[in-house]
Order: sequence, then structure tokens, then C-alpha cells
Amino acid sequence: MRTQIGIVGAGPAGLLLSHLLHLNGIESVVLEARSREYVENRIRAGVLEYPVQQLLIESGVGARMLAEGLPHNGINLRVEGQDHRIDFKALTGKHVMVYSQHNVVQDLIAARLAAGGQIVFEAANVSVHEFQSDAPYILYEHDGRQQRLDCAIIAGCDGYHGVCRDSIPAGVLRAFERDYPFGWLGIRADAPPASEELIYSSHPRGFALLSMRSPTVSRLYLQCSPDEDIEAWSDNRIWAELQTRLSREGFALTEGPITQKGVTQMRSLVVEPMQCGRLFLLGDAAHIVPPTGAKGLNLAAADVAVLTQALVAWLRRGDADGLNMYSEAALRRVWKAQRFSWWMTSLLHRFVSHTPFEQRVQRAELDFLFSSVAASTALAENYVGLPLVV
Ligand code: RFL
Ligand code: PHB
Repeated sequence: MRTQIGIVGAGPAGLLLSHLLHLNGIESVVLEARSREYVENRIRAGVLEYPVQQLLIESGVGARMLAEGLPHNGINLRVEGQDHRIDFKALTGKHVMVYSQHNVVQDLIAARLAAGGQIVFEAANVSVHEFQSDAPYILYEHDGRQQRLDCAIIAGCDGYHGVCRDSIPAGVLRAFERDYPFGWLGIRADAPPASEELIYSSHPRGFALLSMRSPTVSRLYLQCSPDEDIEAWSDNRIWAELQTRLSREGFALTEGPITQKGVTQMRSLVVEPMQCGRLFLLGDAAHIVPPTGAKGLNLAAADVAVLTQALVAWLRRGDADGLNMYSEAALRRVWKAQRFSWWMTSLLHRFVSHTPFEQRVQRAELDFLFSSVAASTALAENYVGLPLVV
């Protein structure tokens, strides 16, 4: 089989890339290890930046997001039982949208299939070859048979655990990493969210976050140890800890049946460059951010926007400048989001290693944020999202 762009991975990055290429008259095939049902129900991110909402709307896949998504004009930072609202609308004129990642994935799959797009689900043993030549190809197994996909470019959209990044020869990539000394214990509960807006709470017992998926479903997180045993957390213990860390006079956290729970590691990773020959890395395949800034899915969309522009220029006009500059252009935005995610994480979590001096500095940073319009605006500007292509 032959196509113009071979895409590995049907997460948000791979599907959005395939969709935008199609709108520009460029053919692609998406190879996905999992089943359609699996990727359409994988619960992950939930906050879409303003420029990402615009991209989905302009490319014709925003209708359900506009109908069912929850626009949020701000967030609350809760410190020592007091709320400080960051008003995105007033400070930037923009808002974020709470809309589940798996819904974005469903919308993109529906659009690709309606347009006759090809997504091969349950493609096993995917491997990428000859990407340092001008004739790359991908091997995979499907329906028990070995298959070969020849293409001009390979897009590695296969996430953090994918094969593309690791197929790049040793010595080409440099990894920049940071592990945080904590994780997040996350739950989904059939309980109406106790607040209309997200609450990021900094508490002496550790960080807590109240988020949501719909007017009847809450999503809540607790800072925990990185190797926390989820079995040690009964539903009662989880609710009691959330009640403590999110407490504020006059605030009542709504409880309900917990429908999902898990522990997520917190880490930062960037590989440079995000390209090797004709293999390009996008999204989590190239970088991971701690979830505190809600940036992961949005960064994947930004990489897609940069690569789409470059591929259109190359395939339509033979102009390879954009492709040659892909990594540099994408990394400029990646590092800004990485900095913001690191900063939000450092600002709001408890660090056991912190000296009393560092604790006072953290507290002063929060005080400054709450008293300075400039500092609040900087947070708001980053949270609602920097321009996709910078
Ligand atoms: P994905 O979504 O991981 O998709 C990769 C796809 O590749 C497939 N795959 C393979 N296919 C073929 N062959 C192989 N060998 C393959 N190996 C893997 C996988 O099955 C999958 O379908 O990466 P992508 O597209 O780069 O998208 C990235 C986002 O998923 C990720 O950054 C976000 O979910 C991160 N994230 C959040 N991001 C936000 O923007 N806002 C948030 O509020 C937010 N909250 C979160 C998050 C991630 C979380 N977890 C679970 C890590 C909250 C959590 C708890
Ligand atoms: C979520 O709703 O899952 C969520 C929201 C905000 C974050 C991280 C996760 O910063």
C-alpha cells in the first residue's frame, strides 16, 4: 500500500493531522495498535485551550464541542481556605473549554471515516524503516498478515510508549527530563461538580484539583506519592482526603459513586530535535508535561498545526523550509508550555524536600500572583493558550 503521509497512532495528534491534511488535499493512512472502541473510550485530558477550540471549529469538527462542552471563563486557586479567581475573560478576552479528550477523538474518527479516510485499528508490531532515505516505509501486521505502507513522510504520533521515538538511532536525540517526587491520584465520580469552575487547591497535606466532565460528572485529583498503592485508597478515604484538601467555609464538596480511579506519574520530558530525516515526532511521542497546566493534548494539537503548514508548503509548492524548521518551530512553543506546566506544578504542590525558606518563597509567589494584575495576566495568557504557530 502507498500513501503520502504514514501516521502511527490514532490519538488526538495522529487523527487531527490526518484530518487537516485531508482538508488540504493530502492523503494519509493512520495505523493504530488498539481497537476503535478502546481509543474512543480512553479517559484522559479535559481542558481545551482557546486556539485549539478555534482550530477544531474552523476545520469542521467543533460542532459537538460547542454544543456539549463547558466554556470556562476562569479558574480558582484555593490557598489556606481562601479562593483567588483568575478571570481569563477579563484578563485575556478568551476562555477554555472543558470537553473530554475521548470526545475529541470520537469526533475526529467520525470525520475521517465520513470522508473515506483510512484508519487501520489493531495494527500489530508496527515498525518504521528507511526514514533517513527519501523512501521511508512502515511494516505492520493486520488480520494475521504482514503489510507494508510506503510513504513520503512518517508522522510518529504514537504517544509516550510508542515505537517511533525509540526507532531513531542512538545519538540523534537528546532528552531533557524531570521527574517530580509525587503523582496524582485521579477519580471520576457520578457527582455534580461542587463548583462551576476548576479549583486548584494548595493545602499543607498536598495539592488537590476539582475538575469535571459534565454537569453530573466530577473529575478530582489528589497529590500522592509517585508509587502510591491505589488499593490502599478506599472510596471513603479518597472522599475524606478531598474534603480536607478542598475545604473552605461555605463550600460543600459533592460526593457520589466513584466510577474510575488511577495514579498518574508526574514528569516532564522533551526530546530534541523532534525529527530524524523523514520521521517527525508529534505530541506525547516527543514531550510529556505534568498535568497541572492542562497542556498535553493542546501541545499535540500545536505540533500538528506546525507540521500541517510545513507539509502543505512542501507537497504543493516544493518548499521544504517549513519541514526543515519543524523541530525548531514546534520546540519554541513546547518549551513555553513546559515552563508553564513546571511553574504551576512548583507553585501548588507540597515538596517534602522544601526547606522553610523555600516554603516561604512559594507562599510569597502565591501572594504576589493574587495581588498583581501583571502576574495574574501571565498565568491567564498561558492557561488559555499561546498562539498555535509562534
Ligand atoms: P496519545 O493520546 O497517547 O495517542 C497515541 C496513540 O498511539 C497509539 N500507539 C500505537 N499505535 C501503533 N503502533 C504502536 N506501536 C503504538 N504505540 C502507541 C496509542 O494506542 C494511542 O492511540 O498521544 P497524543 O496523540 O500525542 O496525545 C497526547 C494526549 O493524549 C496527552 O498529552 C494528554 O492526555 C495529557 N493530559 C492532558 N492534556 C491536556 O491538554 N489537558 C488536560 O487536562 C490533560 N489532563 C492528561 C490529563 C493526561 C493524563 N494521563 C492519563 C496521562 C490528565 C491525565 C490523567
Ligand atoms: C482534568 O479535567 O482532567 C484536568 C483539568 C485540569 C488539569 C489537569 C486535568 O490541570
